[in-house]
Amino acid sequence: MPPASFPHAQARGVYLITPDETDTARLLAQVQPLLGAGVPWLQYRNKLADAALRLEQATALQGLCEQAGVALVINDDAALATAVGAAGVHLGEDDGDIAAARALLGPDAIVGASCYDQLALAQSAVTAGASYVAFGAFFPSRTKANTRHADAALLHGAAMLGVPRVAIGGLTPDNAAPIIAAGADLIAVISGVFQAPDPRAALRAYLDCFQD
Ligand code: TZP
Ligand code: MG
Repeated sequence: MPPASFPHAQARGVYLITPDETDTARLLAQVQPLLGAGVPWLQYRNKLADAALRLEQATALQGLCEQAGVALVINDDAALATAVGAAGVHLGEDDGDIAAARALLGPDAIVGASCYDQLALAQSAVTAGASYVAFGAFFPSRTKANTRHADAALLHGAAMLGVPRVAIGGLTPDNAAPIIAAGADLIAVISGVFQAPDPRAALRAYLDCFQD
């Protein structure tokens, strides 16, 4: 578990994740207007990009995030996170070892773990050094088919882990409230923002879900 002084322990709100966009200028144009809206973390995720393009895009996003005070988290690749000076990495169960990523990135880095529908995975991830745990998919996702289905009760069960809980998968401003009420500290969103006719308005609608 990260130290008590860990800077990202209180993160709350919308965890924006990039869409699969291979045109870097277009990616930046989509992301940049959203970073000032109160998003604490941005995850760079691009399943279509090769290593060179991932380095180019992650480097550019790190520049935007630094200006906006947003923490950049790199999906799948701890080495890329180090290479661009990102705030952290997000790892699924086949993406490498949590403890190795923590050792590589240091005590203040964000190290997130996909835990799907399993509390046991979340427990072992936190023991290995994860600083947040992600569960999903809560709803059918337009971005990722064939996901496991997570139930809101998992979020409640994960409260005792003492790290932020991220919910992902098909979240919309209309279905997020019970997921937040069940204990999600952050809701991770791709299509609901990036495929919206007005992404900024869509993001505001998600952020409103966190108003008490
Ligand atoms: N893992 C589970 S669902 C998902 C990932 C990466 C995709 C989330 O995207 P969307 O468009 O917000 O459903
Ligand atoms: Mg992955």
